[in-house]
Amino acid sequence: MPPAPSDSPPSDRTAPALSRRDFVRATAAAGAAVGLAPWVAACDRRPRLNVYMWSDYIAPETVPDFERETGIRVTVDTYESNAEMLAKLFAGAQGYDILFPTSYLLPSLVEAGLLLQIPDGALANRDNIAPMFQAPSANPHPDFAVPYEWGTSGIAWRRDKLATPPDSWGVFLDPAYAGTMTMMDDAREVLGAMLRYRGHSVNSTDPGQLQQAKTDALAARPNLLAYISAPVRGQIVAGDVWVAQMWNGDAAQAAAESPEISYAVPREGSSIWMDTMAIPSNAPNVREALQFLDYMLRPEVAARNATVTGYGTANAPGTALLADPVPYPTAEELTRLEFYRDLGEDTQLYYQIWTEVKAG
Ligand code: N2P
Repeated sequence: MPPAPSDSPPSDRTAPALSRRDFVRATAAAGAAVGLAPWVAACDRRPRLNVYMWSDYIAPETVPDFERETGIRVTVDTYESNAEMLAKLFAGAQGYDILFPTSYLLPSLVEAGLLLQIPDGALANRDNIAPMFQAPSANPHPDFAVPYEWGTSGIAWRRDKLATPPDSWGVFLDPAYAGTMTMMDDAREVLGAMLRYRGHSVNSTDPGQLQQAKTDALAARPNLLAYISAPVRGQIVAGDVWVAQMWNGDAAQAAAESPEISYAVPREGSSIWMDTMAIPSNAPNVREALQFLDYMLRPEVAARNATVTGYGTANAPGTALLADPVPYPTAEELTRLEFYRDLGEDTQLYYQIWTEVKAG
């Protein structure tokens, strides 16, 4: 049999002559197709759901329990930052049924037509969301997204390595800890921390303030081992990292593995954020997506997820089920914690500065 031309794939159908081995292979394939077709089709007819979410952000039993109860086959892909998720989405990713965007992204996503409006009355458990997480500052688009978990961005550190607790974002500019510190791989988080350090808002769009944040971030850069978000957990547990900018839940997960780890919001204040569950407008399995959202809104499911992730749940009856819930922020704490806001066109400014900071 002559070799197939290099620009066309080898194919038994176009081969001028079949060797015995080719014949056997072709027959076996045809037989398999005939024999297996009903099974394959049945398998394809099983309802599916494709979830794209943050890593380590759900209890291990939640998805298998949902699959058992509904017969839906769930695939979960994970990401480490909003930017990673957005890059995939804007590159035209297809096939996802559920995303977990942080709420400040909702205005841009909705404006770009990337999310599906959740039909009125589609979610029986929707009222389980505590009112403070349905306020516009927390959830600017309740019609497009269901609150999931919320948290703060702060500093985790090893008490066995640091004599005094680092209570200021300035610790990242302190060469005393050079080579043992990390900040998140996230433009809004790193520049937001530097903005708060100088007494400004994490939502500042003032060019002078952002310029200062860039100068400070560049000054911190040589002290850092890496820009890394939640996956720093293993490194702080191992003791390779002593001070890390972290989200509270991932810090709590680290502290559960190594009791020497503490977490606090620095005295200059920080961000509070809430992640949501939303359905992309091109989702192939909308009915299953709605089923999943309603399942996630059950108090006992929300409580179990929060127990494992270490974050606060936006689910009020779910919070009541927890022995040791992350308490909702008090009015006093909210004077030092700001929800990130969508900054529209000005977001570009952050990304531009961030690119320059990472390049060094
Ligand atoms: C990742 C959880 C991160 C939530 N483990 C950040 N919005």
